[in-house]
Parts: sequence; C-alpha cells; structure tokens
Amino acid sequence: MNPYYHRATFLISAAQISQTPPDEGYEVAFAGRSNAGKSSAINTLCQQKSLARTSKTPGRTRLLNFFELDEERRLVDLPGYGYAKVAESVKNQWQQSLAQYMEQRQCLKGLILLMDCRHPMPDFDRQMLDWNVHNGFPTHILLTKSDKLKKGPANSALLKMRREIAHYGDTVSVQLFS
Ligand SMILES: Nc1nc2c(ncn2[C@@H]2O[C@H](COP(=O)(O)OP(=O)(O)OP(=O)(O)O)[C@@H](O)[C@H]2O)c(=O)[nH]1
Ligand SMILES: [Mg+2]
Repeated sequence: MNPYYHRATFLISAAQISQTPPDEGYEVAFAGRSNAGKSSAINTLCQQKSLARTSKTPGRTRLLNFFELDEERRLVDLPGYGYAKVAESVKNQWQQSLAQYMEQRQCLKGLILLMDCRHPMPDFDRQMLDWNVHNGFPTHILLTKSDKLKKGPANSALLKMRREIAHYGDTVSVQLFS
C-alpha cells in the first residue's frame, strides 16, 4: 500500500459547488450507487478507519467530501446515486451538486466507480460509465464486497465485467475489492 495515502486528511464537505476547494491541482472522485462502499474504500486505501464516514444505511454521504493527499492532490467521496428512500427534494439537491461537480470540475482527472460485486452494473452505473468515457475520464471499477462471495463466483463476476467493458479499451479497468 502506498504510504502517500496514509497521510490523507479531511479537508472540507461541500453541500454546493460554491463550497468546494479552489479548482486547482488534481482530483480523483469515488462514485457509485448508495451503499456500494465508496467511503469504506477511501478508508481502506488510506488505512484510516474513520477518515470517510460509512454506514449500513444507504444515503450516508450527502455532501461532496474532500480529502487532501498533498497540496495538489485530493480524493473526493461523492454522494451515492440510486437510493430511493430519501425525500425527493433532498435527493435532487445532492444529485444536482454531484452533476455540477462532474460537469464543471476542471481538476477532476479520473473516477473510481464502485459496484457491489453481487449486483454489478445496474443502469445508473452504465450511464455513469458512458458519461465518464464520453468525457474522457479514465475510470477504474472496484467490484466491492468481494469478501461476500466465494472465490469462484467472485472471479466469474470479474471476468463478466472485463467482457462488458472490453469495448471501452484502456480508459476503463476493473478489479475485485473488499
Ligand atoms: N463485507 C463488506 N462490507 C463492506 C465492504 N465495503 C463496504 N461495506 C459495508 O457496506 C456498507 C456501506 O458502505 P459505505 O462505504 O458507507 O458505502 P457508500 O458507498 O459510501 O454509501 P453512501 O455514502 O450511502 O453512498 C457499510 O456497512 C460497510 O461496512 C466490503 O468490502 N466488504
Ligand atoms: Mg459514503
């Protein structure tokens, strides 16, 4: 594991695009359905238990959370999409911030797209992936919670996903993750 990430610190939570840090340097954002494991993956990567807040209840991350690796580089924990049990008004506000961030952010350089390995690639994920590729963002897919599957089914899920993304070429890659 890269010790560089262990020094990550929480920078700021933004409810709106106007509250985000200056649009400079380089950001990699973690996107995916609610409960896919975005916040957990940031904690695993940075080897810090509670850097990003996680929860059993989908819809935990409602803000854009920025973590600083150094003066130029940041990781961003994005609100999850596709979670039905949130009031429409709240959902609209956080989806709007998410869309604005992805469309406008100049320093966004790539995405980590997280999917539960047991239910990969629902429509939302496919749309997100198409959007990323269309906009030229390299995307690495993490098939999360792979500890919940035995080795055989986990590997089948990985192979299936590799076949699904083959037509995107080098811009999209995938691995199992837990
Ligand atoms: N077994 C297992 N559980 C995991 C893994 N990753 C996340 N979880 C659990 O899944 C739940 C959701 O994880 P979060 O990291 O909060 O998910 P999120 O994508 O940030 O969710 P939102 O913030 O709601 O969008 C938590 O209960 C985690 O403990 C994993 O790799 N294995
Ligand atoms: Mg989260």
